[in-house]
Amino acid sequence: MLRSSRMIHLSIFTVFAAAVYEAGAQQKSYECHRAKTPVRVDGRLDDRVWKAAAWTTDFVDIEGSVKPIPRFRTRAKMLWDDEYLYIAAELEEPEIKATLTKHDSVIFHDNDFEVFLKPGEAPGYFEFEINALNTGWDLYLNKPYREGGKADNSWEIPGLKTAVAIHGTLNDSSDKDHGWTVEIAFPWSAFASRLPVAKPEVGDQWRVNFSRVEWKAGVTKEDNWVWSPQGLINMHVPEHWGYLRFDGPRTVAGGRSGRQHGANGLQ
Ligand SMILES: [Ca+2]
Ligand SMILES: [Ca+2]
Ligand SMILES: [Ca+2]
Repeated sequence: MLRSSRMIHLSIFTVFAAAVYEAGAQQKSYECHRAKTPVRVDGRLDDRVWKAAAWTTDFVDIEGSVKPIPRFRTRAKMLWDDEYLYIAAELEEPEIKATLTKHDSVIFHDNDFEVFLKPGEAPGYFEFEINALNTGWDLYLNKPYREGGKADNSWEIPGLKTAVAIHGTLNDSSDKDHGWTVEIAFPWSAFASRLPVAKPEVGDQWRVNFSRVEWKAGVTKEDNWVWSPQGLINMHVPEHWGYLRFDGPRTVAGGRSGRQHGANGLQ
C-alpha cells in the first residue's frame, strides 16, 4: 500500500516535472575541446588555452524562460586533457561575499558556484560547490533525492585543484565589485571511489549542469541561476541537465583563428 502510493506520488511528480519542463526549459550542450596546454589553476582565466575555449550561454533562472533574466551574468567554459576535466566560471557580482571556510560545509548557504556531473548511465552523480573563499563541498548522490538517493559527503577528490580570483574586494561592501572567477581541475581518478568512470575518449558524452546560488539582502529565498534550465526548482533531475561532449583539440578553419566567443570578461 505504502509502496504503491509512493509510486503514484513519484509518477505524478514525473508527469508534473515533465509538463513544467516542457513549458520553461531547453537543454543545452557544450563541445568540450582537448586543451593543448595545461590550465594554470590560479582562479584567473587569462590562460591562452581558455581564450580559445567557447563560453557557455549566459546562465538563466533554474525554471527557465518563464522567469526573469538573472540580475548578474554568469557563464562557464570547459576543457579536458589526459589528466583533468577543467572548468572555468565567471560570476558578475557587485558585492562579493563569503563566510564558510570549513571543507564540506553546506556551501550554498553562501553565494556559490556549483557543478553537477553524471558520467554514465548509472544513476549516481557528483556535485561540487565552491564559494568565493575557495571553500569546497564535494558529494556523491547514488541517485536523485526524489528516488530515495542519499548525499554522501565522504566522497573526496584527491588531487583536486581549485582557485578563485576576486575582481574587487571580498566581504567589504563599501565599494562595488566586478565579480569572481573560478577554476576547477577534476582529475579523472576523482570518480573511481564511487563509480567505474574512465577517462573519456573523443565522442563520449556526459551530463553536466552548473548552478549559481545568489542570496539577496532581506530576502529569505535564494535565486538559482543555471546553465541548462531545469524547468523546476530542483537541480537533482539529471535528465534535465545539459550535455558535455568530449571533442578533440579545437581546430582553426576558414581563417577563424583567434575568434573570440562573447565579450571580454573578468580575467
Ligand atoms: Ca588560470
Ligand atoms: Ca566531501
Ligand atoms: Ca566588495
